[in-house]
Amino acid sequence: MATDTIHEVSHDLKLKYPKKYKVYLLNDDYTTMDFVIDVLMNIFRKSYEEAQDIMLEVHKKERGLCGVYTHEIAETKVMQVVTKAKDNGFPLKATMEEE
Ligand code: TYC
Repeated sequence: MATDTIHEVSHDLKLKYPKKYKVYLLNDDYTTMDFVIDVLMNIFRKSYEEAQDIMLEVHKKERGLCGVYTHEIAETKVMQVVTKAKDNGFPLKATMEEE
């Protein structure tokens, strides 16, 4: 009786999760509080109450966490903040760092 060798192929499929990045808004002396709230609601999809809390945290502690995203989305948020700020004549900045 012929013995066939059965080759078991074990695919070592590793599921890798994408790295996540924290996006922070930075404080400055010129951007208005209302504009920061607008940014938090429209770019970071926060409620008015959440936006107010984050804005005040940035105002008091120099930076505040706006959200955690994959690299591409975090990069886009940072760009959107700078572009919207520039368009409105404000120096508001955002930064991202690996979680
Ligand atoms: N410090 C600003 C002011 O007093 C308000 C402000 C808050 C600016 C948060 C930037 O990310 C910021 N008008």
